[in-house]
Amino acid sequence: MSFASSGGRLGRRQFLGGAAAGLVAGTASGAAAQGQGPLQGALQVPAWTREQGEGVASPPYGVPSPFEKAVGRRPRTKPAFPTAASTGTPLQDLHGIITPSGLHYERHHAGVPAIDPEQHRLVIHGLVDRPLVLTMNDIARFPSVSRLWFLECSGNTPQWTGGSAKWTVQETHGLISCSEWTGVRLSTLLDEVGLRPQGRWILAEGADGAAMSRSIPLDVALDDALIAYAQNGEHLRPEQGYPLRLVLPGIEGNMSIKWLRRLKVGDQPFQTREETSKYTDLMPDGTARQFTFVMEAKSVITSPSGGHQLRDKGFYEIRGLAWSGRGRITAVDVSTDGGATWRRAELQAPVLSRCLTRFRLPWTWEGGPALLQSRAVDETGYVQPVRQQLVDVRGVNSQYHFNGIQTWKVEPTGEVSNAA
Ligand SMILES: Nc1nc2c(c(=O)[nH]1)N[C@H]1C(S)=C(S)[C@@H](COP(=O)(O)O)O[C@H]1N2
Ligand SMILES: [Mo]
Repeated sequence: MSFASSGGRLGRRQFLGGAAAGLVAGTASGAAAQGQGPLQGALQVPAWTREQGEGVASPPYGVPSPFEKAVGRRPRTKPAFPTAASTGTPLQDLHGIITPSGLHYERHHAGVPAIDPEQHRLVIHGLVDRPLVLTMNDIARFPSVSRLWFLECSGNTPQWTGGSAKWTVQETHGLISCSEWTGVRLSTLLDEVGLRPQGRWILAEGADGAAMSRSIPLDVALDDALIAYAQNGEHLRPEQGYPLRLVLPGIEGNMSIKWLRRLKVGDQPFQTREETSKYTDLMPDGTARQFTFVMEAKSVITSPSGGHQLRDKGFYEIRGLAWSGRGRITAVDVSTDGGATWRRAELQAPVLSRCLTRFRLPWTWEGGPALLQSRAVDETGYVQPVRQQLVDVRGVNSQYHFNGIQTWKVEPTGEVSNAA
């Protein structure tokens, strides 16, 4: 530890025993038991250093430390139907910008199908010159690209009418994750089949029991869309669409059809269930906005956040994530007084388009009440709004696309809760 004994960021307590307590307890012949100080205690050779560790390749596919068991995906509510469910990413437990594949949020409308890649086919037909049936081997032969992109469900942050004070950031914002996706650009496959001039919209259909289907306008399809077969360096996880999925950067997650089996080119939208009765935004005047694709700029403080307990006054690093479906994040401002004053956070490089951006800001908690907020700005100049600004335009009938500023309330006791 590099801090001077009393002036350090962690305060005096850690240097007199706080930090060493865990180690002393973990040592068979604890120094404390022998009446030594915490420094001597921490310098005792622990049990695990006195013996050989586990051998290599056990198990062949590595798993997290058993001490990290508490870190996991969880549903916010009990689903009405077990296979039509979602689980959130534990944002409060993660660092940097990449979501480990096993913690990528999940949203399935009819569960996770078990697809044999040997038997899986992608059909491309409709208004094309040369309809194609592709095997996974065929798809793997096309020129490939990798992209770091976030994926966010438009139902993330269901706080149009406020949320529960008990919600953690996993519950308010967990339906977002960020991966490196690898696959073939959709435009590469469209070149292969030869798009007819009347072709304007593309139906994408999944092979799951929901046969999830959405219509994609041509400009979105040609804007770097990926037919992905890999995620974070390995094949897609079954939950993420193994063996093949669409990934549309910056666009509501619902459009990124998993277990992709069919692309049909048409001259107009196909008006599937998911774009008529669902995934539309009901406005105050009773009309509904349809095809609201882009995920607008948004941010959230992940630490400290709902459910956390600050134990000591003094130094904290406020950490969080920001993103925009329209490009790069250019700034994140952080307030600790509910928006009265703002300070600019540091953005972790590289800051990538339509990717998560990690921000950090040093903060000294004096022990009083605080309201922690973050506000993202993207390269179009768009500034993340407060809830009232959203409600003024869109009312509170909507379920989707809530990107308002999040507030975490810190009590003088150090308890942190959702104040949205
Ligand atoms: N075939 C199919 N694709 C699908 C879905 C689905 O249920 N079936 N869910 C959609 C929704 S609503 C979202 S938010 C994303 C979730 O992707 P993920 O589970 O990989 O996070 O996939 C989309 N693609
Ligand atoms: Mo979603």
